[in-house]
Amino acid sequence: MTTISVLGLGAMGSALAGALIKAGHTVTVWNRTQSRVQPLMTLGARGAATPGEAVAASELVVVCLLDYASVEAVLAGAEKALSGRVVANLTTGTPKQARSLATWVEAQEATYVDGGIMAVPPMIGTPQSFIFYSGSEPAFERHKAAFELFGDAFFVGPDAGLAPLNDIALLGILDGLLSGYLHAAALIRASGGSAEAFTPLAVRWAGSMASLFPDLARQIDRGDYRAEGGSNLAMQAAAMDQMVEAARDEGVDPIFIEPMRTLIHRRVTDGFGTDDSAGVIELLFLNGR
Ligand code: FVH
Repeated sequence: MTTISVLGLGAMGSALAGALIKAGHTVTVWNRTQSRVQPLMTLGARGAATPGEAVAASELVVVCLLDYASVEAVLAGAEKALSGRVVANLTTGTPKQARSLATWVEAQEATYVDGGIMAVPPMIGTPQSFIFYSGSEPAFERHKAAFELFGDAFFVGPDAGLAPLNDIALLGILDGLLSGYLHAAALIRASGGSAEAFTPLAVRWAGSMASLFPDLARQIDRGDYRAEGGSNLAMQAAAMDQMVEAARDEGVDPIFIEPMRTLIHRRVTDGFGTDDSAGVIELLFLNGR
């Protein structure tokens, strides 16, 4: 068991610290608002009065704060203690922010690991939780056993920006699922139906559509979208027109599905009507693929 420090005891930081304590680690915690420290001390953590004191206490320093601005401010206050430490920053941010913070941390003679948490606090330490890591692979490997206490640990590369990149990529799927589900439920409710009664088949449908991802991935990596599955874009353009019209007829704003309709029509106009839907991705690359 190693000693580990945790900076930030919000909902997520408290869950991370709790998992480390439960596994028997000696854990030092710091939080800006003191009232959040006491529950962790009751579980067995040591409280630090300042971020510097917490950083000085352990080689591995897990940081989970609101955003990168708060991380930068807190670490700047602990600057003198950082040399020789491994900073594992599990705060949500952008790839650019992670790369910039990694450069600053390394300038303090410390090592940087970034993490993108794919779980909500009650899931930490359960089989539902997984976390992307990037940055220093030797530091990740050295502390992997501790990271695995939070959930499955996936190292995605030495570029510190890769963990947040994978994180926001998966969050995009969440947004797509949520907007699709809300559109569907609005249609059902607007015509007097029950969202609860409809939802079991919505779950089944989402699962069967997700099972198509590997086929889409193969076409995307090859850049070859010639029709394989019988759902060409010209057919889908006509279907999307009907979906938008039907939503309006039923008193539902088609705002969630209109962007997809626009993209599919653009792709058909560009001459790719016989292709599969994955080809729409070509319209998303702002700087070429
Ligand atoms: N909770 C979740 O579902 C998600 C799941 C995926 C990952 N996120 C990210 O985790 C980061 C922390 O989220 P959280 O849920 O712990 O958030 P809060 O409960 O709101 O706690 C925020 C902590 O940040 C501290 N803090 C905020 N601003 C500052 C600052 N300027 N200086 C120092 N500390 C600051 C705050 O301290 P206090 O308000 O208690 O004093 C909390 O410790 C986040 O990136 C999520 O996106 C969670």
